[in-house]
Amino acid sequence: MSQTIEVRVPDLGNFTEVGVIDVLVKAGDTVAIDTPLITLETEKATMDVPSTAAGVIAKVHVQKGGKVSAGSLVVTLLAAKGTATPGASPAIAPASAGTAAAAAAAVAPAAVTPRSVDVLVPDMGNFTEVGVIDVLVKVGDKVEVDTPLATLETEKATMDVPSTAAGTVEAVHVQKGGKVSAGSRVVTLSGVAGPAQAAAPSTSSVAAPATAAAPRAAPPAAPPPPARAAATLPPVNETGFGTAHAGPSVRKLARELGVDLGRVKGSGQRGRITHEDVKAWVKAMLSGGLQAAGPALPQVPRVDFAKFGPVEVRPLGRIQKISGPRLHAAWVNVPHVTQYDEADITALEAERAKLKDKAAAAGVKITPLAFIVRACVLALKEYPVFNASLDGENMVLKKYFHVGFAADTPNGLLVPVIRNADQLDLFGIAHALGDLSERARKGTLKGGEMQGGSFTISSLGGIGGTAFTPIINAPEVAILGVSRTQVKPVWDGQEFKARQMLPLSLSYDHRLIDGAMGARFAVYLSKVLADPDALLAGLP
Ligand code: CAO
Repeated sequence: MSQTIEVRVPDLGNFTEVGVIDVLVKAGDTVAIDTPLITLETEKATMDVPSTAAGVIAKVHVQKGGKVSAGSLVVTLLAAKGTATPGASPAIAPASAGTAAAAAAAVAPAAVTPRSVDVLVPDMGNFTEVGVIDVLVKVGDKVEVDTPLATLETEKATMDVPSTAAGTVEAVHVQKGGKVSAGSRVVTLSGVAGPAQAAAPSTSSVAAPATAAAPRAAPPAAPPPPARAAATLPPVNETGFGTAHAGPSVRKLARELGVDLGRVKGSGQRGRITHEDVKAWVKAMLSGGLQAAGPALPQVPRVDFAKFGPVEVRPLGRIQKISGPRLHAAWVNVPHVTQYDEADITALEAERAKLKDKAAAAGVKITPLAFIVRACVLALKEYPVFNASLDGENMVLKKYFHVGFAADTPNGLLVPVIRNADQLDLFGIAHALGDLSERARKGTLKGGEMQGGSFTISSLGGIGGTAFTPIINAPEVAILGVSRTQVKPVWDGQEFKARQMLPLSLSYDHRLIDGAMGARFAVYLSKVLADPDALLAGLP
């Protein structure tokens, strides 16, 4: 028959009512000796409570967010025969005296010298030559009792060494990447008012037993409770706050700032999250840079395509590198709706043909796009919300009509802007289209010529296609996609007639524009394009 084993919280030194930040097992789980069961966090350290026996968890007695003290019941488990820790009582597994407490980065006594105090690394149980993964103060810093001075990391836990006195850092004796053992000097403080907290009674620089360590009545019954090794943590962004790889002071900072550590990417060794990482994350969030803060979206899996056949890897071009994130931002931030319509441009095409020689004499080429730009300006005047932007809880209505157009260039997609398109006649627009697209292709556009657009047109009419979904050039709120004109039979009430139909694909931001408005804009635009007189206005 299986033996019932109770696993309890080991001696935590001076700590009581310690927070449970994670429960790592559930009833029915099979655990081995040393399998971490729960994670505790004191002000000074984060540590796991390991199982003292192998078996199957019958019941978990603690919950995340709860508090425990030494001796609190963690789990009851049905031990596999003969697997209980040697020396463990059948009913109550002995707490490993002073071990979790050692990980709790006990407050080391300081050796007092006249007017200055050395703060030493406290007793760390069985650990020696522990890595310094962060030095949190520099010479000249003012510190209080308990200000974290350095972060240490054993294989099992990350812990801060707190100051034992208030004063000014006169010298820092440790460096990032170095190793320390109990008794190593961390800093020398000057201007210390009185004897340091729990100061050693002599000027000896050797640390006396750590004040927060358990009074060791008996030698530990088992090796120090292994905190979960940082190296075995899952990648940072897949973890929650409790399991994020970060020291106590970083956790404290994160909690104060309301940062979910599970979303912060650590830049330290093995992905450890530093103070700077937390601050950088907050800055990125404040400036709206979700991407800098780490992707909140599920990731597309990376595939080693070479496993399936020959491949060639080419770096992205400069323009792709710039436009890609902007397109992505627009796609994920703006709820797009695309309204499709067709404009009968038979009359427009007839007028365009008539204008051909006149346009050539004026040194311009008139394509359907010039008419479309003019028509869009009229539609924008009729429906100003399409010429607006969202700004928090406000809508910014632009009184200017700067129309951008997507230009396909050898280097990638560019969007030059025709400024004050409402003030140009058809030839003026045709000239702007020709000039800007030629310079876009040559790569000689100035930065300012691609800024300030209030509405964009993407014309694929010269290439083909029947419809597509253009991505809004945010923070604009609408974009018109144009596909290739097709001659179609259209019923006029009495007979089918061959008409030249221009496909329109209008994407709009549904936060600002509702479906009815989207359809009205498209219908209006079609009407203007079908009756081109207004578009010819101003021509000689
Ligand atoms: N239907 C039928 N023919 C059309 C047409 C349409 N809707 N639009 C243009 N055409 C014709 C033009 O009349 C021209 O014909 P001719 O050579 O016989 O005179 C031909 O197609 C080529 O036109 P164009 O592309 O040189 O000129 P444009 O004014 O239509 O467009 C520009 C200019 C810069 C917008 C275009 O060259 C371009 O780069 N388009 C691609 C835009 C793009 O990439 N959009 C996708 C962005 S999202 O990835």
